[in-house]
Amino acid sequence: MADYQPADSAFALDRDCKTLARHVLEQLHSFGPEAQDLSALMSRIALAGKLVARHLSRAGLMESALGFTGETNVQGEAVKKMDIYANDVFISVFKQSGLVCRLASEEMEKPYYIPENCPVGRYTLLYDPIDGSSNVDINLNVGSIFSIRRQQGDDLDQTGADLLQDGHQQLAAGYILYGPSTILVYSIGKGVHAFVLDPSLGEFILATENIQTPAHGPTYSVNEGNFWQWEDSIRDFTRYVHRHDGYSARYTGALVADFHRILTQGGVFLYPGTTKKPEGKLRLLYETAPLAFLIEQAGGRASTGTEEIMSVVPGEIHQRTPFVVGSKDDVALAESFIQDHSRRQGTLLTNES
Ligand code: AHM
Ligand code: MG
Repeated sequence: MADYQPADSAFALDRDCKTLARHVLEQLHSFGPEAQDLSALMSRIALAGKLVARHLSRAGLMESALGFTGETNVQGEAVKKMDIYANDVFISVFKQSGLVCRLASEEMEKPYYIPENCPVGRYTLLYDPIDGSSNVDINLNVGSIFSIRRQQGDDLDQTGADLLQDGHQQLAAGYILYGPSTILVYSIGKGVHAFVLDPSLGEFILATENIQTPAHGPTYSVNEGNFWQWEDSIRDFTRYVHRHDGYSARYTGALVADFHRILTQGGVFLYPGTTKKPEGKLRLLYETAPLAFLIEQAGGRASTGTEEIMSVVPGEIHQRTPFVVGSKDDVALAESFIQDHSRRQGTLLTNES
């Protein structure tokens, strides 16, 4: 009997089988223990994304899915029911996984331990369960951001002190964007890849491999409602883009959605310090560092304005940082305003003393 030859349709079939778990193994060219771990971690994150996407898609029809809980989180922000649901989803999917000993998120003051995993699970998941939660009640885009680090030491006092290291310690990072379709974008340090949730299969299927951010793009994305709370440098930067052809403003109120536009089409997103929040609003460990990891993998840059985001060492788990991210030329342009301003201030102070 002749050897079996797959039909022409096998190409399409093969594409439909490019799931996240398989993609991780292909990227690492290995079935070794670390490759298996990363593959299993990504499968669990995908499950969390599917659960959150399902909840969001029916939220308007369910009791107690929308609105506030009445509590405030560790950062003093009003907590939404969806924030808590999604936070608990990520905890649940890692129970009995033997992978993740510890999770740290925007919604929890201290890291959360899953003790049964700890003898073998040496990974920590850092995450923002619902990013852009002000969009939830009006059915607009939101996202989840995640980052994976290897736990160092036993963290006996359970403070997560070993997490206070720079972004280069991340093994993997990504986000799930809940939009017209649900998209999962991830990197394990080998390019940035996007998967679309096929609802008929219930699987994330590879859609775009090796996303590259153009060196320059047309979008600037910043909350100009904060104009009078910014330093002069940021005001000057926005005046510059107003006066030059070719820039359009886009701002959704959900970092993941704004970042996805910039990652794929180029441009720059900024959340600078304000008079009320000198370090800006966004948190390093589970918002800006994971997105910095992705944009660098795509050929772009992420900066505080004066320092690479990936080099920032936090002093505490929920530390905030100013954020300028996107195409390398556009980030450099924004930085030039910030750095000129700092230099001028330095010169003024020297002359005054
Ligand atoms: P959240 O994670 O609590 O939703 O806060 C982060 C969000 C980002 O998604 C978004 O870029 C930013 O806050 C919007 O803030 P502002 O309304 O101040 O522009
Ligand atoms: Mg957020």
